[in-house]
Amino acid sequence: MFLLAVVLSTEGQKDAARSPGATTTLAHTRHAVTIKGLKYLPPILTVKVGDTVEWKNADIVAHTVTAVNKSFNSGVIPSGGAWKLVAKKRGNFNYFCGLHPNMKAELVVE
Ligand SMILES: [Cu+2]
Repeated sequence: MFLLAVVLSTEGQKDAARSPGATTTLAHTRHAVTIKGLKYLPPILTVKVGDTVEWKNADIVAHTVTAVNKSFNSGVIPSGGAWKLVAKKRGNFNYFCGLHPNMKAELVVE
């Protein structure tokens, strides 16, 4: 019992020591957009500044994630590939696939 108590108390101290810096890290969320069937899923994704968004290409053909306003561009994401960005600026970003311009979606950063 004594040993167990020591372990628990050490863990508690570690958590306490970590928490000041951890707050910022925990506030940033990771989001995933799946590209499948020539569609971005979900078609509209809302994130917060500092969040990471990862697009995963689940199609058998290549795609891109290209902002209409040119603020980001993945380049070619091959089948099975992925690309991510950290949302740094607030706004509504319409994007499309440079290889299949009918593929459209939106990233909202608040
Ligand atoms: Cu495409």
